[in-house]
Amino acid sequence: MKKMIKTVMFCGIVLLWIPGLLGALDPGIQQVDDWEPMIPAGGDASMLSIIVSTPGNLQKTFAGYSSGEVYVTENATDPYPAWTKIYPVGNVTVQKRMVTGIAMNALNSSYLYISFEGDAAGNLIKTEDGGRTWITMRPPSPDIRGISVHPLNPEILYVIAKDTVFVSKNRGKTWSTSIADDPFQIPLETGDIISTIEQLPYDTNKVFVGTKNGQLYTCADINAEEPYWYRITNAASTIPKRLITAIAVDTHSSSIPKLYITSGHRETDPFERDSIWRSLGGGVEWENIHTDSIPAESQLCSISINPYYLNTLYICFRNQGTARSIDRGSTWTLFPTNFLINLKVRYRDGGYGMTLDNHIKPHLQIKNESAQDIPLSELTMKYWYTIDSSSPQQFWVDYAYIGNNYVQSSFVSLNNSPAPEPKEGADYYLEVSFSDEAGVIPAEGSSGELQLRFNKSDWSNYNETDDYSYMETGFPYEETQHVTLYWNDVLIWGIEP
Ligand SMILES: [Ca+2]
Ligand SMILES: [Ca+2]
Repeated sequence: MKKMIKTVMFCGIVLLWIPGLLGALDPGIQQVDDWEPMIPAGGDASMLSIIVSTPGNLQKTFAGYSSGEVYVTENATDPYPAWTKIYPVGNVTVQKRMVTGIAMNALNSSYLYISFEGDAAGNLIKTEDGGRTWITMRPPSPDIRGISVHPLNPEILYVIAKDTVFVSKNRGKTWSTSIADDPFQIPLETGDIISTIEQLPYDTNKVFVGTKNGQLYTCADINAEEPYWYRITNAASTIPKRLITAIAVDTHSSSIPKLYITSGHRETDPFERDSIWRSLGGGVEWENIHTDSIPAESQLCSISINPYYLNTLYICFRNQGTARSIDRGSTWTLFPTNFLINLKVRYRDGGYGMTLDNHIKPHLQIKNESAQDIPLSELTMKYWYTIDSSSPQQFWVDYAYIGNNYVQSSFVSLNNSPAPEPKEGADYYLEVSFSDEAGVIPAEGSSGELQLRFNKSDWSNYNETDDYSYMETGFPYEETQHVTLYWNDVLIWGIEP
């Protein structure tokens, strides 16, 4: 039975050879750059984050960027497509943040949705007039990783926010985490829900569906009276049983589809990692193509295929950037988006020069010189020092503008494996972080004061004069490079000892 269905599926795929496509199967970066609407500029690495072709019309293809810009072309299989920017347009100024999702369906292509990364307002927008005007939606949750429109009913949206799937039956007015009567009627396992839908751009009858529990389904004719859903992920499948965040399908370059998916991880499990999977044989066998060139802790939002250069793939991941592969995912070139973030640490000695007593009192502020709000939960700071005599330590918040309870800490010894060896001026650091409820540092704003204090539980003295992060100051805060700041574990300010 299963075998028969598979045969039907593969034979059912009609190859629409596109003129010039064969010659384009071994492209170099230069040609890909020519095809893309914006060439990545050195240093300011705004890069394609996602490509989405209109279901039923491969030529009409949308390209989203890590800077938040979105372009459309009507001739996507031309080596030099003509691109029009559809977002932002006019005098609209927007925060620079990565496009994580673009979605529409074949029934009503005037309805177009764009999702952006980040917790700030406006991370989900829609147009209902083909892009002339844009409406900010009320998202079900911050940090949207992807969005799909149901191919059989443009009222129904699926959105992935972090590791949760939300569904709306009224174009985003209200959201739920379940749907009782999805028009697909896929026989999902109990408790599972559709997370992402890929409707093929040249045949709107063919659909691939990923689910929250890591299952992959396909149907060759969703408009049949009794559509047959084939489950690609069988018991032997190596794809993790976790949230599928995106699916990309290439059925042009051979008669057997090439499938790519991104797989998420549960926010509750600190050891799980996202992964990228490829099946060049139509879904029978899968390989993990999450190589070392992609940050291990990246949270993948999307994978997409260039409709002209079919070996060229794009992925984007929350807070880290984008990556492009020109060899079907075997190797990746990273385009980090750190240019979005411009943060500085300011410091004063809260101990007022008392460098030989039982307290260290770093007073700190994080200044945000970016054009966007930065969630505090994405930031950590390290205050580097020598402990001078060994003892357990205690941390206190004397005052925090954002609220004392939102400040978190841990003491990390550089003598303990797997931490690195002690440095000049530091055999410990105090790591300061912030809870999910801590809010944001507004654009061009500040965290406000963080008056921190720590001591040894045996109350023995520190000597601060030999501490890397200690600096003699007056009452005003001063910029310091010796307290280091990390954005999603990437060093973005200061110099480590
Ligand atoms: Ca002191
Ligand atoms: Ca010391």
